[in-house]
Formats: sequence, structure tokens, C-alpha cells
Amino acid sequence: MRTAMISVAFAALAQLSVALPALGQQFAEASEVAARSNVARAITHLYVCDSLNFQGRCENLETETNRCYNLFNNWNDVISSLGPDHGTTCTIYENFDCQGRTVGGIVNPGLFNLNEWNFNDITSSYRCS
Ligand SMILES: [Ca+2]
Repeated sequence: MRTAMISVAFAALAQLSVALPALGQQFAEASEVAARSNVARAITHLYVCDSLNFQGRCENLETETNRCYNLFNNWNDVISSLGPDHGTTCTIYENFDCQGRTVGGIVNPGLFNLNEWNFNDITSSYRCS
């Protein structure tokens, strides 16, 4: 009786030790995929200029997706043209903290003349995804 129980236990252990490495492999692959997609998704750029047609003073702002950025460093209320990296969509806001009037759905190559959107020298914050 006791011997039978032990041999059942060994049989179960043997099955587990066969199953576990396969499980471990699956988890490793899943976490590697997640890590890769996080890296690919986390950082993008929004190129902003204080004149039309990407002229004048410009800066390529490093941007984390799904995060609201307030514009400082002399970028508040001066942007006249802007565009994000390929694959990124941005929304610009009239006020700080992504409040107020918006222009959304901005994709590469971007907007060459924010006057056409009644948004020249208006942008105070933005968010990209
Ligand atoms: Ca503003």
C-alpha cells in the first residue's frame, strides 16, 4: 500500500518534471515579447517648429506614448508646424495639462501650417500614442 502510493507520487513527479520545462519556456518567450513591445512602444518623437513649413527654430521632442506633456523651454504658444514619427498619432491642446481645444489625429509627416487649423501659436500641451 505504502509502496504503491510512493510509486504513484514518483509517477506524478516524473510527469511534472516533463511538463515544467515546457511551461518555463513558454513564460520566457511571453515575457521577452512583452519586453520587446514595451521598448518599441515607449519612446517616440514630436518634431516642433516655431514657423510654418518646419522652418525657424525646431526641436525633436522625445516623447513617451500615452503621457501628457506641457510645453516649456520657450515652446508654449509658439508652435506653427509639427509632426510625429511614423506610426505615432498625436493630439495637441490649447492649454496646459491636455485641456481646452484640440487638434487630434496628427500623423507623419504632420501639419505644415497650424493656421489652417486655427491653432497657430496656441499649443500648450500634447499627447501621443
Ligand atoms: Ca496655449
